[in-house]
Amino acid sequence: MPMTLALGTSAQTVRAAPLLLIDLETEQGITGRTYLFCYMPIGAALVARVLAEALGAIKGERIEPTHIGDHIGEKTGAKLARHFRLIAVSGVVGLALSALDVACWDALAIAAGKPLVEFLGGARKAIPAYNSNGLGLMPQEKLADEAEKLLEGGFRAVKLRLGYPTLAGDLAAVRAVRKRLTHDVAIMADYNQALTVEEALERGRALEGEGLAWIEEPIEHDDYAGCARIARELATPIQVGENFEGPNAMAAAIAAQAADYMMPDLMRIGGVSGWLRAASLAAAAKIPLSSHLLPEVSAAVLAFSPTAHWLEYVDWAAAILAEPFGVVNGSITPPDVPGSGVSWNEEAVRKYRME
Ligand code: SMN
Ligand code: MG
Repeated sequence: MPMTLALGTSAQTVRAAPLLLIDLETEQGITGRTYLFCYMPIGAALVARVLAEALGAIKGERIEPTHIGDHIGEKTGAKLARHFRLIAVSGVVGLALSALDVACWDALAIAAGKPLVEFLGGARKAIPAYNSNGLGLMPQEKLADEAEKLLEGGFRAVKLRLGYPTLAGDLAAVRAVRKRLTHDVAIMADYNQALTVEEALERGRALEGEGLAWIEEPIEHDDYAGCARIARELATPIQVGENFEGPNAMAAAIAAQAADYMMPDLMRIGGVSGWLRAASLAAAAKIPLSSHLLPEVSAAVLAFSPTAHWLEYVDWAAAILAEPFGVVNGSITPPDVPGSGVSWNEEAVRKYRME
């Protein structure tokens, strides 16, 4: 999908979103669906290859929720985790199995005739969303214009990418956006792991007075000790989590007190099954829980999560959904339809298809 606004992170600029669409067809006639953002085109090809292997391993199996220790998982997922254990359930394999898990839960909820959040035992409710489209690294004049545009549709929060070559560049970007927006608009800032611990402390201190809602991934995502030092020394909340590969990574981050806020990605945390574990970890540690990408399904799992915080909204899939998810007063409510509510506008899918 072409992105309306490019995502210029400190690591790379992304202009198109390679989405892999999954239809999990069952013999009962129910189809579980999701899509997966694959980061780069080769990611889509690799995940598709893993899914073909996975399908061979589970064809004919019943899809059903099951208990894994204290947690609810999905039985097919447990079998697949075993199948891929030796190559490791992370990276591309982790993305593929997470996506399959989401499709399984969608099928289960559709079979039960309930919205996904209600099938999980929660209730449909509005989740505050920030507009995470755009606001990449770019010349300051453009930033403020783009920030203002992002509030169309009722958003009251936006996310700014940071990691300019200098501290002065970061500060100027934040101030340019803040100056244009009223003070009740929340501004999140994402470094995409650009800094060293020392740089993060220096830049974080300089940004302390700017009223940022959080500073996201200032350093390498898996340096939990470094993250913990930054979280301890800065008053601005530190946010991490989009790179947690499975709930155990999140448990380790919590044990290290790596961040004030956490934001797992459904497609790295292990799908809905992984998210359910993450939600109980966050609840036990009293950590506000936000989502990363996939706003459509994230709305359902956040509505179920006791410490639900912010939903990250990106519009990448909007044009190929049969029923685009409405953003009302800056919030998204899981739709009142069976499953997650993800289904395709087939004509649009044909139009954007990569071959
Ligand atoms: C992000 C980076 C790369 C792809 C998608 C999203 C970013 C975010 O870290 O949190 O939105
Ligand atoms: Mg991020």
